[in-house]
Amino acid sequence: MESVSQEGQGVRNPAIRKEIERRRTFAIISHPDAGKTTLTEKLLLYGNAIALAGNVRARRNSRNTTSDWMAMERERGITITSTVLQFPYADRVLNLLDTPGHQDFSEDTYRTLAAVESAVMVLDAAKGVEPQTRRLFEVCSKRGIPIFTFINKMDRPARNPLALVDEIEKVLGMQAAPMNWPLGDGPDFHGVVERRSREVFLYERTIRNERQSPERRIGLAELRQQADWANGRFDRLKENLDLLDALDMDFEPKRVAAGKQTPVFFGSALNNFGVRLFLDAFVENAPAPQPYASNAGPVAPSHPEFSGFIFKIQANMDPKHRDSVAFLRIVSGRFERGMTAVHCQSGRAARLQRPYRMFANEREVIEEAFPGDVVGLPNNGAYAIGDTISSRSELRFEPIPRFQPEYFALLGNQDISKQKHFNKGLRQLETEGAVQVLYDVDALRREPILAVVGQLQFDVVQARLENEYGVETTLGRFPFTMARYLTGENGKPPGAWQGRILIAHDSEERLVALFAAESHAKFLLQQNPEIRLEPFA
Ligand SMILES: Nc1nc2c(ncn2[C@@H]2O[C@H](COP(=O)(O)OP(=O)(O)OP(=O)(O)O)[C@@H](O)[C@H]2O)c(=O)[nH]1
Ligand SMILES: [Mg+2]
Repeated sequence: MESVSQEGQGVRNPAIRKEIERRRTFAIISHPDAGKTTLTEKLLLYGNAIALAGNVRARRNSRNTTSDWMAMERERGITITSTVLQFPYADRVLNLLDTPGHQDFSEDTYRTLAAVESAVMVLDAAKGVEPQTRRLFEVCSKRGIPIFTFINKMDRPARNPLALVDEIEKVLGMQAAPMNWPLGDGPDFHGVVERRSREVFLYERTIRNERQSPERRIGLAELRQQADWANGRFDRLKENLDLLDALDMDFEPKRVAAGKQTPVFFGSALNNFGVRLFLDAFVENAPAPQPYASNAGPVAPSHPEFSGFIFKIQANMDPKHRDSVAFLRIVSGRFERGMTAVHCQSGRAARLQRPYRMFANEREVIEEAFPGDVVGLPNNGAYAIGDTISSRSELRFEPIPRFQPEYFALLGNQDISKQKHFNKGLRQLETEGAVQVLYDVDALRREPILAVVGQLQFDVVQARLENEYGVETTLGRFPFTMARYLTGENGKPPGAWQGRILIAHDSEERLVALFAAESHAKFLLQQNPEIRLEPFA
């Protein structure tokens, strides 16, 4: 049996151990606009994964970023869907996942966080810890994953660094360990001092920031000689550095691993400054692949049998390949092209013939992959988010939770001759988890009702149906704000609720009730004591 031959390789084979240990799988998270995609692009630049860095908002003759590849992302300059990028750096293999900051897309971000070992939290130096950062932090904290903090946009007027560090501690309840300390901010930004070595890294503006910046270092004593640092300014800096030492804010890898401390780095992603310092410390200290919870207990990366789970599905990434890709996070075992495993949810064999290494919307067929890696699998509709693929058919990784939708709208197809495309597109978007789709049980025409967590998701559905499937649609908003599964009753319950409640079914024919207010749900229950309402997710 295949699993027997793998056993010898898995646990004992030092080459595989080494592959596992050199992997770093992480997500970049923050409030919208803090600079996640910009930092991602610069990490790629410093990882030599791209030769020239692009901009989130590309002007004429300039390039777009690698990770915001979707048309709507480029038009609006925001990230809508998470992106996977794999590249080597300093004998390590990084699996980087750039995530959307906007709350309306947070379900996508949460799914991504289910597939990583650590997170890079980006803060805007002028804004500090913003609400969405806090929410995402809580998810990381629940999963116990370590967080590395990059305080970005130091080239712009920033808040006092001590206040920023203090805010991390107060708001997030996690000790901050500044790894470097900024020299000024905004037009007066000069660079950073690395705390451990007391070396000064000088900031130099570069043209267009497309290439790695030259790095000029001097000793702390040399800084004192510079005109800008006369008149007591240097002494104040020195005092601050001594204060940090006295406050016992030193980096302790064990506390970081336990999620009790976050190393803090200052820089400017746009200007390529502080990126290499960050990356070097990150690859050194971020955790290698860890065990994942399953119905059979935690599955360690060194477990000899192959296993992984699907955390994301995305279609039409590449105009040349208009197909759907399922993103598999490998948890254990060596993945080999052409191997056979089981798609555990269906019990069917999964022949893994064309595994891809993903680099945003680009792909390349690979021969092998290891725990920590994210592999793209061509998806003809067999895979769903949360599915387990393993050589053990009974294995199930923990399900990825869904969010409760709060906005509902009727989606109309403008052109009946495109009905097939319309249906196909919508089915795909539902599989991706970009939207949930319901149908009014009483409607004469089978028009889909979209259910979403955030309103921007409506825009994404309409834009993607138009761009990717050539279908123009109309949207009619409903006043409903909550959905509940309706159980304990066969068929629609009777009652005179005069349009205040809508009864629909989902794609699996389960009944769902939509309400505009909590009181309407109570009313329905009073009128029909035999029915039950259950969370819709
Ligand atoms: N001045 C300055 N601007 C920056 C810096 N980093 C990013 N920006 C700008 O901030 C804006 C937002 O950057 P993004 O990288 O798209 O931010 P994001 O966190 O990915 O945003 P979402 O994915 O939409 O949540 C862009 O206009 C960037 O050019 C920086 O270091 N300095
Ligand atoms: Mg972004």
